[in-house]
Amino acid sequence: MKAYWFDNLPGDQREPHDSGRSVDADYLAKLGIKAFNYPDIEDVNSLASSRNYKNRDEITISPKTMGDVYEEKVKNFFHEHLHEDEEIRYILDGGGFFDVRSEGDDWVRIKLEKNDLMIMPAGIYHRFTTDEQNYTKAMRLFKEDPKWTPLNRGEETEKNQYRQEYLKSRGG
Ligand code: KMT
Ligand code: NI
Repeated sequence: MKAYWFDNLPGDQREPHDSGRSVDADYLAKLGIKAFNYPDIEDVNSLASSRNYKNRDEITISPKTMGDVYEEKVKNFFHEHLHEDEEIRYILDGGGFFDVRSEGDDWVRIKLEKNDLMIMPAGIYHRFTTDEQNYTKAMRLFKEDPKWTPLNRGEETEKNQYRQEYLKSRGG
């Protein structure tokens, strides 16, 4: 895992967009984000059971597995959204970028590679993209039934209860 300020320059979303200014784990923690590197799946299993995560699935995001809809999927994942639950992702192979909004509403880019696990709190605005390898194999962890509802940023999400609670918990 590596985190840095997104450069906001034009170019394909899958390019690194690294401004050269890094972001440390303390700052990520302030945003409510935790990241781990777990080469041993048993560590993932323990984390899942300690947080009451009962279900999981695997997704492979690549032109090979998705065919013609790959480019469209990649664009969709990149729409800024939030969830009403925390989001846990574990990278099984390949890599990708999660961009998360900072306190000042700038983008922090988090580069995830194989064996990286990230926990994002409910209510944080974020987006995802594959990188230039065009290959992300990830495990998605769910507490109950596999559900993944992205709420795209807009007037509604600003008022959303989970958004409000997120802001409160961050002291803002
Ligand atoms: C999300 O919430 O944007 C995703 O789950 C992206 C796909 S999983 C790497
Ligand atoms: Ni999401």
